[in-house]
Amino acid sequence: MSFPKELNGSHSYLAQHLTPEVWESLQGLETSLGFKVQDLISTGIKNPDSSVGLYLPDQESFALFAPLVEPVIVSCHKRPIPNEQPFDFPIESDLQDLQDGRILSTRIRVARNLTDFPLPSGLKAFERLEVEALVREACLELTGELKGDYVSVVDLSPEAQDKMRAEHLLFQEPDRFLIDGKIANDWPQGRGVFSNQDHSFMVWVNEEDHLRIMALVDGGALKKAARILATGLKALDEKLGFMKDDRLGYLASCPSNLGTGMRASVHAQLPIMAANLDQTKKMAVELGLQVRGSAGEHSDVDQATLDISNQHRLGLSELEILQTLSLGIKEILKAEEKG
Ligand code: ADP
Ligand code: CIR
Repeated sequence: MSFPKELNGSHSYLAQHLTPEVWESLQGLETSLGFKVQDLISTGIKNPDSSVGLYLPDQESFALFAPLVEPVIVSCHKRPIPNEQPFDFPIESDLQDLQDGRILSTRIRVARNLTDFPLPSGLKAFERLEVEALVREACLELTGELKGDYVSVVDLSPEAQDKMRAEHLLFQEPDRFLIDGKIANDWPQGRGVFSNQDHSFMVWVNEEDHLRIMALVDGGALKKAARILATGLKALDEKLGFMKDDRLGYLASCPSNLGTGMRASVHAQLPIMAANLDQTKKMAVELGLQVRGSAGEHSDVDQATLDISNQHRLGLSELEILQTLSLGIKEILKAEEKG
């Protein structure tokens, strides 16, 4: 195959690192499951406005296509790949809650994938259903405050889906990046959500990763969110086992989600920071944070509600991420007060 011309003019990390030499070096390579470099890059080829531009279809792709994948990982995380990804996520921590009336809610999610399957862009329909069944069974065995129910998206009416989305309990319909990367194949089959009674613990199944495991709590209850997530994560890891690498940490579809796979965010109502969004985004980056819109990735800011989360997931531990969020949010609240 000839070098993909579609990337001319694209600013994605894919376009930046897929030089003709790298392209040439990857020709003829195929993972044991039959994935080629074309399978990784279809999303970025069809969407030149991608920020990243590739999804990994299986575990082997990380090493086999390393001349492309590793520079993309470094660009995503803006730091070298560590020799060893650190982990530190105790159930009881000395994290402080973020006590401020302007913080509406706190969410911490991690991306996880099962070891014995291809990643979502490489799943066949029957494998996706197997992943759903395994995750559903493991979640339904959870006890105590994590005990809950599982619902498949195919069993939810469009109205019920909309309501759950508005309450941040369900992932969005697939976007063109997921569709062109084949992650959305057979949508909505094999997708679903496990939730405990008060929705403080949830598992999203077969969206961008096999599992997105999360805690969602009111206000700035960071310590509680961390405790709930660490407890659920430990229980599910023991039951399911997750794809992991010494250097890259937990493996995920998108290179931006490697390492801890963690995005810890608050929704904060900050009219002044929202009115000066470009400046706020710059300040956030300096604090190791990122600003998203009120409905998540690629969404707009609604009613001055900012989604502020950690920027880095690789090369630092979970606790370090949560401490960075905590310190950074305090600075952003101070800036809001100063006006
Ligand atoms: P992800 O966090 O999984 O990378 P998104 O950015 O699309 O993906 O966010 C998923 C959903 O979680 C969206 O509905 C978003 O508004 C919601 N969300 C994120 N942070 C919070 C928060 N602190 N409180 C409530 N909902 C949140
Ligand atoms: C892109 O490359 O723009 C999309 N695949 C989104 C990248 C951000 N990562 C993500 O949502 N996990």
